[in-house]
Amino acid sequence: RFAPRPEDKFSFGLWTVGWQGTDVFGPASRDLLDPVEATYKLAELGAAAVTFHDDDLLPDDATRDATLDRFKKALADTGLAVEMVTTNTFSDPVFKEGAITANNREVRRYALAKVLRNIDLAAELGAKTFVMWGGREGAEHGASKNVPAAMDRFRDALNIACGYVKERGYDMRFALEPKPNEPRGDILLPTIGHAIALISELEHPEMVGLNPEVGHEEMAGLNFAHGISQALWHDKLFHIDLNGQHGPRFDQDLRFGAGNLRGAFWTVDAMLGAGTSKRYDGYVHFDYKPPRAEAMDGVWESARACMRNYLILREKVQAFRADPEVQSALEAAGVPELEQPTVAPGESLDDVRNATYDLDALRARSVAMEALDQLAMEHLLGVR
Ligand code: GLT
Ligand code: MN
Ligand code: MN
Ligand code: MN
Repeated sequence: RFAPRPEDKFSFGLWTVGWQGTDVFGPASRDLLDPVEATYKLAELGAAAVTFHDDDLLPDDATRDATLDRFKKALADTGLAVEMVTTNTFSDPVFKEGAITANNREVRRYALAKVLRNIDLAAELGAKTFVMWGGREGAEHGASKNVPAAMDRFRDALNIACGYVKERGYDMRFALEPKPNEPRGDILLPTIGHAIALISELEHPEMVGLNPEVGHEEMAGLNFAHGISQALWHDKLFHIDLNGQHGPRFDQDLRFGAGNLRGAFWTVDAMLGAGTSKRYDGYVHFDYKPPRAEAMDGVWESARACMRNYLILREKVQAFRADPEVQSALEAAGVPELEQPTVAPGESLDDVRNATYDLDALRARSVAMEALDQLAMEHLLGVR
């Protein structure tokens, strides 16, 4: 039970299990993990795909070709796919003040070149999603960043990247990953909503969507399930980063299910469509960090647990949605009624204006939402 299958489409960033535990207060606590070894191990645990930054797999040009050959052999041996590729435009101190939106134009041009080279690699490996997380795009100081100009540069870079993919004939879409802060004091495109708004200003908006991360929205105190539901409504949920977080504090990148467990339940529900037909059908991608205190046994245990927790929650969510008492509770809470337009076709605004409203009855009406929520709670606690 709860064993991952290929059709579950689980995927891991190589940087997740590969994180050595380096943090602001101390150096690495674990040895370097060979990304090719990690690929074999993730396949063994039941993943269907891997993802990576250029620098996770190919840190330098001298070893690039040899590593790429070994990596391709691992993919062939295991049947794993590379479903997404992303670019490291944040580690090198050259990007200390931004990459795509650095004040320095040379840095922006170097960042663009790094991204374009990585798009070619992504296409070569068959990745259909290209993530852009702008961790260094931001500021610590008020007047230091001209935000409208930064938005212009973001727009230009995305237009260039989309144009490049079209010109090359690649089958690839871009996914922006929002985050409110860390490593910058304030990051640009801090939330799902900000990123969706930028997309509407692009030349090829259909090629650009989102890669929201659970913890990043929760760091901003936002409801992740609502965020991805709105992204689905806009047809913009191109990819997802599942992990765990305990409310607004530093980016914890806990394994999926840890931290805000109730949030994780509603996240899986939202991915499955929350009772509607709009569901997420992409890879179930984990972006977490095995805690620094763990040795390698804990690293692999946490990777296994990400998938297991998703499968457990999926079963609970499906049981919740299939429960006849939940159906009645949804009715009692008036949930289906929201699907009816406020003004029906054929009605005039005078029908709305001239109607009589029994306000006292409306004020006193039952919403029955505690009962509905308690049913979810009991499914999650395993007593139903
Ligand atoms: C980095 C970040 C993640 C992003 C990665 C994609 S990089 O690890 O913390 O949230 O998804 O570039
Ligand atoms: Mn994170
Ligand atoms: Mn992420
Ligand atoms: Mn991360």
